[in-house]
Amino acid sequence: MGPEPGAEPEFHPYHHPAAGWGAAKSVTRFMAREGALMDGPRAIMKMNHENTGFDCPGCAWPDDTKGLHLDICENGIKHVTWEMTRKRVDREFFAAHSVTELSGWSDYDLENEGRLTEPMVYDPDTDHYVPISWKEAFDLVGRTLRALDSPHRAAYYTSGRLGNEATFLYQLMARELGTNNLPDCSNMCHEASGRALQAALGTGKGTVDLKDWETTDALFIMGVNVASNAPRMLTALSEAYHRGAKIVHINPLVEAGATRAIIPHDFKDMATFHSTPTSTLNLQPRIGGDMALVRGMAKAILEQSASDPKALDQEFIDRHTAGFDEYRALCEATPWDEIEKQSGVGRDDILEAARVYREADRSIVSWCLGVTQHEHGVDTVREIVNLLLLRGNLGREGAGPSPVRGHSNVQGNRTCGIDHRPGTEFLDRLAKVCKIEPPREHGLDTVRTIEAMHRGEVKVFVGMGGNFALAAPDTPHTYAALRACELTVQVSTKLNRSHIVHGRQALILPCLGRTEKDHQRKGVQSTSVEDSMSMVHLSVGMKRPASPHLLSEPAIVAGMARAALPGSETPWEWYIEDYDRIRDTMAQALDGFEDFNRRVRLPLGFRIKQPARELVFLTPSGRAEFSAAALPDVVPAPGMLALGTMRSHDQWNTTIYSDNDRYRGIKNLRTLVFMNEDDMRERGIAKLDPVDITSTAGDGSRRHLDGYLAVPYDIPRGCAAGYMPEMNVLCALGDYSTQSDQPIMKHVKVTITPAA
Ligand SMILES: Nc1nc2c(c(=O)[nH]1)N[C@H]1C(S)=C(S)[C@@H](COP(=O)(O)OP(=O)(O)OC[C@H]3O[C@@H](n4cnc5c(=O)[nH]c(N)nc54)[C@H](O)[C@@H]3O)O[C@H]1N2
Ligand SMILES: Nc1nc2c(c(=O)[nH]1)N[C@H]1C(S)=C(S)[C@@H](COP(=O)(O)OP(=O)(O)OC[C@H]3O[C@@H](n4cnc5c(=O)[nH]c(N)nc54)[C@H](O)[C@@H]3O)O[C@H]1N2
Ligand SMILES: [Mo]
Repeated sequence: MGPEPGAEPEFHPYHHPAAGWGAAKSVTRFMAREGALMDGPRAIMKMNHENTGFDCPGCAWPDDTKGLHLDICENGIKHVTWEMTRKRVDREFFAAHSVTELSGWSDYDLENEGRLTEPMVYDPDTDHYVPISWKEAFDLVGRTLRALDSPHRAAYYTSGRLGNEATFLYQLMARELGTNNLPDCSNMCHEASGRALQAALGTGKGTVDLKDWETTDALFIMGVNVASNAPRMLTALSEAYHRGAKIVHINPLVEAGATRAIIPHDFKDMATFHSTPTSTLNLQPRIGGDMALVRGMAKAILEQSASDPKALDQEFIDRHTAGFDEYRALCEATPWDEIEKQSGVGRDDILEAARVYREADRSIVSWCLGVTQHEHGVDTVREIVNLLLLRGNLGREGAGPSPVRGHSNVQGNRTCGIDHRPGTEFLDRLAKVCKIEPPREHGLDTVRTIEAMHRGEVKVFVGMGGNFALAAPDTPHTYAALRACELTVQVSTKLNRSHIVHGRQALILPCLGRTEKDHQRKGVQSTSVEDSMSMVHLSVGMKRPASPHLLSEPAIVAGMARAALPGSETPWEWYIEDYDRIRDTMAQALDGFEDFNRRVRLPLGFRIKQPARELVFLTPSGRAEFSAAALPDVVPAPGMLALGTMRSHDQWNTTIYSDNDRYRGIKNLRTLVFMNEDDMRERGIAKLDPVDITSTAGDGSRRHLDGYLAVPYDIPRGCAAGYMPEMNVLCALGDYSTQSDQPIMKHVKVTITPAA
């Protein structure tokens, strides 16, 4: 495992089912490499168990409610193993390698050195990171923050791994200091979903839970690579298939999870190599074509309602929604040829999807980044809601919108206050409970933070997890922004690019991982997380920490807060002695967290109330709102292609496990671009030929990646795809959605030519 230097790139189309023995083999090799063959299996048996184990630090798919005892997946196992590696990055390592030297290392090699072991500070005289005590590190943070002429000169980034308790303290610190500058990975991920659902339904989250998945008649899965990025969804898909539910995948690529899967915990399946279909229909829209496709389905349903009144749930529409007439008129006014052109899908196929939708009593639409990371991501999610409303697919079992979140606690981060645009009610309550005066003006999101760092308006960057340097768009520009800072602070578990690309002063603060025991004054502590379906439950680490010098994330926040706010009346140290105390404050400050400490200890935790689920809509009209937005033009200009950046099977965002992408048939290669064969032929490009990729930004500026290898793939004409984070070089910072402020990462306008 791991990239093999000099190994020949290979591409052999893959035709095996997702998961199964290929996954098992890949896991075993990975554990062996990380030296975790002893601890790994024991730890995995503890993963995702009712409040007695730790929550998988991987994705945000909910835990099986029936206590399925091997509710795990290949990538979750790799993720845990990655954290439990025996390798260590200690002071000797930093003494041996200067930062300039490390900047020549690959991202894989940096993370592959293992876990960070003690706080380090950058020493500009020697260009090395050198040890620093926790106290001195916190003093440096506090001193620098206190010297700023405005609290808005600092930004506090969150990656979606952070537990709820640390999250709450972190936002409290930022707001007590006086800023809402709380950029987070959501700004690049599901911001569009949150904004669309908030506007349409008065809640920023999906309304369904796993039980709904178990009872629905039709599932529409849009823009998610299930087998790689939400593998536990495979179980739900195969169960749905066995039950006779219809499953429609909508994705420019027919991904592995959109055909068949061997379900890893099904021992019979594993033993007999039996695989279950996970799809009944696949539609391949062009990149960005989803809104037109959904509009087409809605148009078909409305047309049908002339002769088949039951095609619509008119009673639901009359009682619970607003704006229907306008939406109906818009659908009627959108011609079929426009729908076909913009979606890239023929009318017959759209009618087929509409038929599935019409025949199902209950439908769920689920989506991920293929829908959100677009200029018109908000409009598309609203169009999805429009479609659901037409047949009353909301507020009842087996029906509703179901965004698939990314990081394991990204949804909890928002719930607990990581929001650069906090609502008045939230701030009022926080002010009252925590006795602070939170700032009222909006703060900076990810894109605006980078811009502000460039202008010298943000001088201190704190990264609570994540790998900002690589995750953010416009890589060289983001590097320059970080380098312009007076101080960068990265709270991390492993060495990554964001430590190497740093401010004038820089700190690496190593923290406990989720698998590790968190000892505080009052005993071993647990933290809570919220999954994609609003279930909040406890996660308890049980491994010995990777080093005795690590601190927990709540303790690191408290240490920074105390140093930056010496006169603060917030009992930072007291909170850290016992996280129940943090939870008691959260119970008062956060909507839906009443009786938090008791309810979070229930066997499966508790579900945060979803008003929209009860057909209570906290919207201006008090009803679910139809939207009526024009279809965007997503067809590439002549000679151009729309490029989507995405993950391979063997990576976790910026963490690369190997250069393979098994389900797409790729070995030993990441610098590739998937293309339609006709588009290749037209350009005189053959299989695995080197090509140059040039993106053109909205402002006309160009960015390049040269020498990538072209891979012929089943992808619609005019579309291309390749891997993040490398392709962030092509994404201009200025190209963010005017609807969600999300960087446009799935519809980059490029030309591809044979390598010069
Ligand atoms: N193993 C693993 N699991 C992960 C992650 C990981 O890196 N590794 N990352 C986590 C995170 S933070 C997130 S947000 C999720 C991401 O999960 P995904 O959303 O699956 O992430 P991507 O790899 O970006 O894949 C996007 C999918 O959308 C498709 N797509 C691209 N453009 C379009 C389009 O215009 N329309 C439609 N319908 N589809 C399109 C692509 O073909 C691809 O299948 O996964 C989470 N889980
Ligand atoms: N072009 C392009 N860019 C993208 C995307 C895309 O699809 N295309 N996707 C975007 C999306 S959806 C997301 S969510 C972002 C992800 O952006 P981030 O969340 O910033 O990035 P990650 O790669 O998930 O972060 C990995 C790092 O987190 C640290 N880490 C791991 N575990 C822990 C822990 O328990 N505690 C702490 N403190 N640190 C830990 C490790 O040091 C590791 O190196 O990237 C975005 N960037
Ligand atoms: Mo994400």
